Amino acid sequence: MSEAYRARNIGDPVAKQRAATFLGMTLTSTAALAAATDTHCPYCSLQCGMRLGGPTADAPVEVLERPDFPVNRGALCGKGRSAPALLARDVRLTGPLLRDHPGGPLRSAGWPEALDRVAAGLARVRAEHGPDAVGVFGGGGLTNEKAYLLGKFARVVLGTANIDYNGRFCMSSAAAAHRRAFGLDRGLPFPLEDIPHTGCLVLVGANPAETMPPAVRYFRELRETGGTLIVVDPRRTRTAELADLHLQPRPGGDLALALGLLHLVVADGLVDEEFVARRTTGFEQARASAMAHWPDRVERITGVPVHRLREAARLFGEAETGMVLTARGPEQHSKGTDTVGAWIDLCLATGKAGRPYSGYGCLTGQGNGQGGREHGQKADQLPGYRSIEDPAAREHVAAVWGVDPATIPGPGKSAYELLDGLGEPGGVKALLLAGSNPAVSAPNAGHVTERLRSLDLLVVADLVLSETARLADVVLPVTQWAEEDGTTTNLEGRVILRRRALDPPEGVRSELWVLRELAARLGVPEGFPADGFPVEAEQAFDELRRASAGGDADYAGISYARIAAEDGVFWPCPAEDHPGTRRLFLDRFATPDGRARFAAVTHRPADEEPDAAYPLYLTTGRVLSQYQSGAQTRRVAELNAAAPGPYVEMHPRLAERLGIADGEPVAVTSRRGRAVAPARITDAIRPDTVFMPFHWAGAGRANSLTNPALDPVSRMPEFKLCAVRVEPAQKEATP
Ligand SMILES: Nc1nc2c(c(=O)[nH]1)N[C@H]1C(S)=C(S)[C@@H](COP(=O)(O)OP(=O)(O)OC[C@H]3O[C@@H](n4cnc5c(=O)[nH]c(N)nc54)[C@H](O)[C@@H]3O)O[C@H]1N2
Ligand SMILES: Nc1nc2c(c(=O)[nH]1)N[C@H]1C(S)=C(S)[C@@H](COP(=O)(O)OP(=O)(O)OC[C@H]3O[C@@H](n4cnc5c(=O)[nH]c(N)nc54)[C@H](O)[C@@H]3O)O[C@H]1N2
Ligand code: SF4
Ligand SMILES: [Mo]
Repeated sequence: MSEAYRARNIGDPVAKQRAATFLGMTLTSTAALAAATDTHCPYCSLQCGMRLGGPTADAPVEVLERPDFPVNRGALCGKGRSAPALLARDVRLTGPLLRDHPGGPLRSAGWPEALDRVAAGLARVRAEHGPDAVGVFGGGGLTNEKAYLLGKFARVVLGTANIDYNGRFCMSSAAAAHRRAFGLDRGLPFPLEDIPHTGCLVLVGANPAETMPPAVRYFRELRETGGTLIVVDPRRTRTAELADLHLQPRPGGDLALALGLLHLVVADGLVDEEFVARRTTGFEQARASAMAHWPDRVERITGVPVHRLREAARLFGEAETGMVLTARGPEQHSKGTDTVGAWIDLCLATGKAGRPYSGYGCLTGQGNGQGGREHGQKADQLPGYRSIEDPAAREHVAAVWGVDPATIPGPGKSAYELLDGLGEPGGVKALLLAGSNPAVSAPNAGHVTERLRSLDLLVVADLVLSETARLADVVLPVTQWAEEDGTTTNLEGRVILRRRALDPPEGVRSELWVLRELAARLGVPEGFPADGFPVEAEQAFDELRRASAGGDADYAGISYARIAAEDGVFWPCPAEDHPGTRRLFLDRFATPDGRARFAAVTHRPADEEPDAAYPLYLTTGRVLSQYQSGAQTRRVAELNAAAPGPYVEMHPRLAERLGIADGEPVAVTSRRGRAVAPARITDAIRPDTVFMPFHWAGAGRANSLTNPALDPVSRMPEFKLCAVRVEPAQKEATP
């Protein structure tokens, strides 16, 4: 790793390239083209700036460097670099597909036939079973414009309460904890550029070296300028290798760990009493709870030795400024909301929030993980991050939409609950799905696939024939990324603009056009404006601005022109002459009394802990060269070459005990299912834990195993922990 540091420090181009390759990045060519389009990557929440030129022999556009965009300054990971591969006709959908009868094959169809079929099917289910029997499932990769109009379509045209999205599987626990503590939920309360200026940064269950490689620069700069980096992960990841201190708890140990650190901070007199008194409420209860989590007890629960706990507490507690950033590691648990709450408590007690270069933040995940949750795809929310149960919010949004507030449905089911109930009495019977591939990515995916099959009508809008699209009755091919305009909101709360660089293939339509066509066929309420489903993204955005005005996520002052001129605009931005809000909470928190609220939580076990029958922890996550369910990246040759298939990561001691050799196929079994993949033996993981990436379908599908136990507040499933049995596949005990 030191080589990567040296490379950055000394600027040696060969070492620099080697370091970049290590992190999976490609430094793109600087050659700029006259007709180049400045835009952003289609994948993760960093939303790296890139320039599209071309075409080339292999793809209709070429990715070029866009060094002036501040977040990534030209650096891209291999996924962003290779994104044009998905524009090619041979990997993507180029026209609608229809299934004439259940179990029959998908055949090509024209748009009128496909749209008529969808509208007739949705209308029939609505007439027979009521509007809530029609469901919508969206995605955090959809642009703000798509997400906004999908939410509007569900509430106004379908009249259903049942719309939710894959972001429920992503940042929902952090979002819930954010709101509970600060009264507002934005991934990071500060721009990434602040990271190198903090004194001590704790990264909890985040592996940005694989999940956001260009962001690693900020952590590296932090250390170069004398700051301390602590990483908490059951695996010694590439990110952990960058750290001054790596704590390696058992999966699910983070809640106890944070409480243990708070205990030590209190015991060592490192509480910032002045800050606590002036800017927070509820400390006494949090202190009492932390006192019950003394170091020996925390060591027993987490497996982290007391001396390491002390070291971490001292480093963080004594630092002048500090940040805690969580990602999916501590969040994707049935106690995810409380866990994030405990880490926020640690920040509050030590005065590391609401001040420059300090605070708690969540690294959001999908390209529009932030914006996707703000504008109405979530079951309980209306645009502008408004509550669907708040009468004033309903009135405001109804006025923008031109409908009666009473016609807007109430909150619907959360993502897993919606999927779990598909086809059941009282459940959703017809589902419109856009921007997700739950047949691979949902917990307990075998069961979810069976539920998807039981639907009267499944409609999937996608770019490719994903595993979920294969189950559909109607597949609608929609435009992607370089073929359309649209905004996304990155992990910093920075609203950025993707620009159309080329025309889509003839049979492909924009999602906005599809929604308008379906609305026309299904009918809209009387008095509904004729332009209520605009097909121009900028027009949709202007309506979104009005719908969000006055809400938490206020976009009223943001325009396409401003975004282009300003490297993005941070929300809240209530007026065109407002500069946008790069840093939140410096004067007050967004709670009614302006004070942050301690969570006062206590440790509890996971829904399913290892036992005699299933003695090991399984945790799951990501690898550098695949993205999510793999629907996109498994279609890109160079990414497949780098990450060809699933595997089961395990410690050499465990492998020896089980008689498993490196590369040998192993069977992993949980109470819900079984998966088979080759062993990858490494001492970077705890001996009581195995790890599987979740990017693949078929026999190696990690989500055949995962536990859909939900967090009571966020409704997040327990992706990061379930109990399993592991054995060589050949010698597997027959059940
Ligand atoms: N290459 C790539 N990049 C991506 C994505 C992708 O699929 N591929 N997806 C994007 C999206 S949507 C997201 S949400 C982000 C996710 O980004 P990350 O959260 O960084 O990714 P994960 O690999 O899911 O989890 C991070 C780490 O959590 C650790 N972990 C597992 N269980 C626990 C636990 O109980 N406690 C702690 N402390 N750690 C634990 C894992 O070992 C893993 O190293 O990445 C985004 N970027
Ligand atoms: N075991 C385990 N499971 C997990 C996780 C984990 O850590 N472990 N992480 C969870 C997390 S954080 C997430 S975010 C989910 C993600 O999992 P998914 O929700 O399955 O996300 P993707 O694989 O990105 O699927 C997006 C789909 O939408 C398509 N698409 C892309 N852009 C558009 C568009 O503009 N319009 C339309 N209509 N379609 C589009 C893509 O081609 C792809 O088929 O997985 C969750 N599942
Ligand atoms: S880090 Fe994320 S946004 Fe940047 S190039 Fe890679 S996938 Fe794209
Ligand atoms: Mo995510």
